[in-house]
Amino acid sequence: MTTLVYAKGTCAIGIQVLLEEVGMSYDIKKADFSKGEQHTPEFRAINPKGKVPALVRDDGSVLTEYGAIAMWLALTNPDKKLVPADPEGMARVIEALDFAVGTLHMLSWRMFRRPDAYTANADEQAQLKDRGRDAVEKGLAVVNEQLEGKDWIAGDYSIADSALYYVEFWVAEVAKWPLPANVQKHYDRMKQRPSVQVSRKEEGVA
Ligand SMILES: N[C@@H](CCC(=O)N[C@@H](CS)C(=O)NCC(=O)O)C(=O)O
Repeated sequence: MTTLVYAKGTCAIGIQVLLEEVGMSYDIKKADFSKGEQHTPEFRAINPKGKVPALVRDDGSVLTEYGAIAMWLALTNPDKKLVPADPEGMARVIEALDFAVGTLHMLSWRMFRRPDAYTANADEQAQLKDRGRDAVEKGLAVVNEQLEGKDWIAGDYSIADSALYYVEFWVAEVAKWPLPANVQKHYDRMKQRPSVQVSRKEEGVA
């Protein structure tokens, strides 16, 4: 059985969405980050990086990193068409996925959400939070333009939409900042998908 190593309110929600999309049966192994469970020897034995998502596959091997897990799920379930087969289409999906994970999440949101990871100084943390919010908003403004007249971020629905979704989730449900109009429409569209409804139930949000 495939196991998704998960923590509430994290980017692992996007991988649950994809597991639902491909129709794979899976278990969820939850780590409570408020108790620092990502630092326990048991967790580190699964993922030495101390992060979620991690996917423990049928053969016991562990795959980490959002993009790698998402791409593996897409490529092993080609009938679900979660990545295009043509080079241009696939490159565009990776471009959008990487912007969501690398820039919106890791560079921008993390600066807002985890300023303590960068400095212990309270004034500097306040500055980082401001800069993080600014970076998230600038990034979403770019996404907003890319979504003009489009339902999905890179061609047809793809793994990139799942990554954008978890960032939207944080902005809308955690920070409670307004999303730009096209991004809000994308978020609403995602919420219509049964896969996302399963994830939202898991997260306890409507
Ligand atoms: N580059 C990793 C990032 C994963 C990541 O940062 N996960 C966060 C949750 S969204 C985490 O596990 N944080 C735990 C910690 O920093 O202690 C990926 O794409 O999967």
